Amino acid sequence: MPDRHRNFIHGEWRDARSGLTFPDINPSDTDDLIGFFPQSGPEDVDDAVTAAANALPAWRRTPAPKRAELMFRVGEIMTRRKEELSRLMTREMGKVLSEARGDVQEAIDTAYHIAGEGRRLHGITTPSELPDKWAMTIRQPIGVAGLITPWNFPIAIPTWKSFPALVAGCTVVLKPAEDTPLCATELVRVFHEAGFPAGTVNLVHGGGPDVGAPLVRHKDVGVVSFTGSSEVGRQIAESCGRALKRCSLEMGGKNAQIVLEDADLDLAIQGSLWGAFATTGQRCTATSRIIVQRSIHDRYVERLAAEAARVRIGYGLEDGIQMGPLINEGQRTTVAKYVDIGKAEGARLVCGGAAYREGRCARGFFFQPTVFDRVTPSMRIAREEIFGPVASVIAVDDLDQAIQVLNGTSYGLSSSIYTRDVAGAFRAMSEIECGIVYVNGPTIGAETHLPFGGWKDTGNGHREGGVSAFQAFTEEKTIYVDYSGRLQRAQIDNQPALESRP
Ligand code: UN1
Repeated sequence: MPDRHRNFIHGEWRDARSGLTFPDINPSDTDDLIGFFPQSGPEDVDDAVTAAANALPAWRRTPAPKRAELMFRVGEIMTRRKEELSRLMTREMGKVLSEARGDVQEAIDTAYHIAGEGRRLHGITTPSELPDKWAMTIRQPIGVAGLITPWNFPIAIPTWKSFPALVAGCTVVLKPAEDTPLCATELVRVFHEAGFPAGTVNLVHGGGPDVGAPLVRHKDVGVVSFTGSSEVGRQIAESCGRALKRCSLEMGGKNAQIVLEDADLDLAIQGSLWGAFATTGQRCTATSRIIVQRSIHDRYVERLAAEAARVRIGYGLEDGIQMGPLINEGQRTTVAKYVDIGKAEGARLVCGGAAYREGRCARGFFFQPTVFDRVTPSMRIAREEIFGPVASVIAVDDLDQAIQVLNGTSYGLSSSIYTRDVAGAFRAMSEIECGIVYVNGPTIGAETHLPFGGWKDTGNGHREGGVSAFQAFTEEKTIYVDYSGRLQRAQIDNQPALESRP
């Protein structure tokens, strides 16, 4: 009998008030029912936000280094449980085991980094223009943070949001993706074991309209952090905009890899394969366009197609498997639809392009690694996010044109250039309109202690990762301390500098 799981509110495991549940299935094998999770509604969101709001006064008064000590414990527990968490992630989400281990490691790295920041959380001190007066800034928690997270990094991304929020002194309500509720549940168990006080971390399962939207709108939620589609992000931004509520959005990408004729082509091919097909292309950072200099184009496409056709597809818990399934049938339909669009637009399908149903894979949502060639920048497959194992190759004459094509989409998350020319690499680093640029590395593989986020329609100016992560969850307070004992008026009691006095 599959397990029946619960929400986590005020330190207790609770069913949805409606009593309803939804199933969680293994995308590699739809006969494998993982469990049932509460199909919550606005009333459960209200309970969770109330618990978080009640826990807030004590938590924000807890010194940041003490809050951070609990986060160190989180890192230790996750290190201990890494293998078990990775395996359940592969079962629930489909990414191959080595990548699931990477996802959990990303969470561990985030835990230790953010825990360390608990002893920094720096503000600035700066001289006042007036004598006997100090000027400085501190960062303080905004309040209750509503976190809405996707299924593609089902442990890492919830940690990118919840760890800095908690160390900053916010309390959190997490609404994880419906496709990966077990990973979120296990993460919350880790918080619980680490000793986070009741109400500081709350978990509400369910859908976007039933749980996500009421969480965004709730008057006691002070900040929303969302990773997902640009379409939903826009709705969240509108709702938060009306309420003048902080929101941090991490949305789509149409990331490109530039390959110039002087590049190490073996390295570039490896980068294309890893960037386009790792996590079955279901990363915001996935390489979905490969912009290749015309002189090497034919050779490049031939090799890429040959290697792509060799990728071993299957259940990621089995040895030697390199690519797992798509997350659900809906995503597979979307990917297939884009293959049809590409063909109709006149692109040339050089490999893949269909569902993969060999043997036991017939029971999962598998899709072949797919490469399109003769893609032009105006085609939909070159502009719209597909979120699947589909790479579109675009031929260009030179670096200038490559950069122009790379910048020619509405998104701006990650990018990459392969070249041995230092000057060309620096030009690209300067002119690419993206939040992340890799030189001689693929578009995926961000490290947690550096800022992560995108320009243009990918985001709204916030960054996750690194110390930037705290900006989303804190307000800045400027403090002046005047110990002169007299009224000093800034700008008005304007003393000339010493040397210019008579
Ligand atoms: C995402 O795709 O949403 O850089 C996150 C990477 C990973 C994170 C991806 N470290 O590909």
